[in-house]
Amino acid sequence: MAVERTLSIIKPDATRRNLTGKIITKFEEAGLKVVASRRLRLSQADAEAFYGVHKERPFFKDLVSFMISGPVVVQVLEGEGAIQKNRDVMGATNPANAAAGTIRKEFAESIEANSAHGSDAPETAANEIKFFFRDLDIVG
Ligand code: IDP
Ligand code: MG
Repeated sequence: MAVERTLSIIKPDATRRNLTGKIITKFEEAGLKVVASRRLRLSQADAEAFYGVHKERPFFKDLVSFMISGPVVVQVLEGEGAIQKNRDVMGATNPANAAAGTIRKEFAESIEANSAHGSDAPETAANEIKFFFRDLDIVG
């Protein structure tokens, strides 16, 4: 399994409840390393662009409103099979279906306010990392 990089976002429901450290600990305990990190507030245009793939979905407007409702922490995670590993640590989109011990099972408030985002494939990971970070900002 190759060393990969993936994009993680700690979402506004989690920053609001001061859960940043607890979520990062889950990544680190799974062997993922934080190689870039920034706390920021997304603009509406940023959130619409980032989630552009979902623009036809019924939940798109609410999702954008939620994602701009407070600060987020965007991070690049690095490790063996990091893309799938991050998805495994996050758990299913709907916390009701998420496995025990996952971020979404332990922390998510709802299917929308589900505490974390993770890239879903190598191409999206590369594009999502570029959306937030320059190469110089990433130190492995
Ligand atoms: P993922 O984050 O697990 O990859 P996606 O299907 O890519 O899930 O959806 C992106 C985000 O949109 C989810 O993390 C969640 O915040 C929100 N979302 C997905 N499905 C629903 C829904 O049915 N209702 C409300 N929000 C949703
Ligand atoms: Mg997704």
